[in-house]
Amino acid sequence: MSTKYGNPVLPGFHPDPSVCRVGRDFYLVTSSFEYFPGVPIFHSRDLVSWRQIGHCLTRPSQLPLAGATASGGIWAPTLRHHNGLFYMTTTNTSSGGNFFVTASAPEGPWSDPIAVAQPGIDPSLFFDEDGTVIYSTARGGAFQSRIDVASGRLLSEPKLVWSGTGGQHPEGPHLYFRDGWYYLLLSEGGTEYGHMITMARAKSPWGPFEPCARNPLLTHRSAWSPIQALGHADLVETSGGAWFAVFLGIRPNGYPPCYHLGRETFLSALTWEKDGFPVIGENGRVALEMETPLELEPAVDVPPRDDFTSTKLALHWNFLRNPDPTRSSLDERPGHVRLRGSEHGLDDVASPAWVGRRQCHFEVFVATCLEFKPETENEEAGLVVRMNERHHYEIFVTRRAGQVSVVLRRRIGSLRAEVACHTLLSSEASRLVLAIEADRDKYVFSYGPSDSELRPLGEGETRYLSTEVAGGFTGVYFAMYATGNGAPCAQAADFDWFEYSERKSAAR
Ligand code: 6LW
Repeated sequence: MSTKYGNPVLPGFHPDPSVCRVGRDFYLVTSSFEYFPGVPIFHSRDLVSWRQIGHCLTRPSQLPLAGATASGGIWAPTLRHHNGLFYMTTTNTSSGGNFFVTASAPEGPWSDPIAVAQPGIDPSLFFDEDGTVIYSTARGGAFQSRIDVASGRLLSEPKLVWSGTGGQHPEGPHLYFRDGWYYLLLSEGGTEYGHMITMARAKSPWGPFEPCARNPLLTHRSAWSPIQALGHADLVETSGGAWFAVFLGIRPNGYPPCYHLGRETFLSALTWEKDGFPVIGENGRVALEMETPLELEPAVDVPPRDDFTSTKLALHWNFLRNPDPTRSSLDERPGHVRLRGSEHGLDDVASPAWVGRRQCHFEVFVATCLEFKPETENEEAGLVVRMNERHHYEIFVTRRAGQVSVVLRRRIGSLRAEVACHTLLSSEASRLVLAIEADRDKYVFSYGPSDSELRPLGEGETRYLSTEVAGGFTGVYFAMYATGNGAPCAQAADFDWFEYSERKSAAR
């Protein structure tokens, strides 16, 4: 008996997924780049509905991000469980390179980093039956060494064991053991429209590896599909012996196609064939609607409105790089996110007073209620939709011509322009709702005394915040922010609530 489910299973910016199983529970992590906390971890019972349960990297000692450029920081992670311990290994491309952390519970706390002096990216761990622990990284192919997992010390010289089938950027190596064979999975083609998954196997983890004659096992290159750029996969076997793959993909829009939600996490069942290798999806193709043999166990939905009544931010909120703890508070004014704008602004490779969440749906309504008294023209607080420091649109409260005003600004590369400015009525000047209505093609910005009395201020195209325009490996965030643009703000900015409501529409 099989059940239909929708892809992506983790929409929005959730790239380079890695999955493991403990009993009937599945856990999954994704890369997080310049965002803090880092490496979000999710739980599921059916591989379809995922609930975030924490982050693996929650302390600056685990995740130094000062000076990390956009799409720097944390790249692809791997999650494994062995002898009662969870292991998460990843690369901090801005500081320190490869390392792993451990935890007895997936929610954490996770240990301080244990460095592994092996070059390359996309580290992975394999625990062999004889107690050997193999550490893989990508460096022109799959590099492997034996490590002492207590200290991270290399016990053998890293060795290139397979360089793939000739595609560019062979990366994302993972090793598995099944029916007497060691299977090595790779991504090739680069994380764009030529992305693909390939596999080889050997009787020893050190090779020689024989590639599958049917490679690539998964790709949508030149396929007529709303899903593109499939790659960077990880495999998992259920307690019932069924196998699945999680992998990244994109849902581009328009022509020439472009995507702004980032690389998302997709799921497909796989079956093992007589040739000893798997078939992923429908003969290496996947769809927005697929079938699973597992019984679905839906997760509880996150309520659309966050009133910040807790002393902790919900897990889907992130900061940019390592936040200055004096610049944001949930208890200075209970029921509000209080941001104290610093000299750091939206264009700076720094950590401004900024709290954001991923855009996970094309059609969505986002709004927040702000109380802020700007004293100078430099001081501003508001709502931003951000891809990186050079690609963002913001609606904010500030002073213009000495008047408290609401402004819409667009930054697209070297173009930076305030495209609308309305002086606020005194009744609105101290408490204002700022809103963004998003669809596949544009963001409409509006403001008003309440979320039912909104006046439009202007628009911005999603295309100019897309990866094809802005570059990088991430996806769009909606965020509350405050800045003095060169000097600290005199007054704090208080955000009373934040709403994120998906607008249900036919097209996924
Ligand atoms: C990741 C690499 C990749 O480390 O992009 O898509 C890098 N593949 O495997 C950043 O996501």
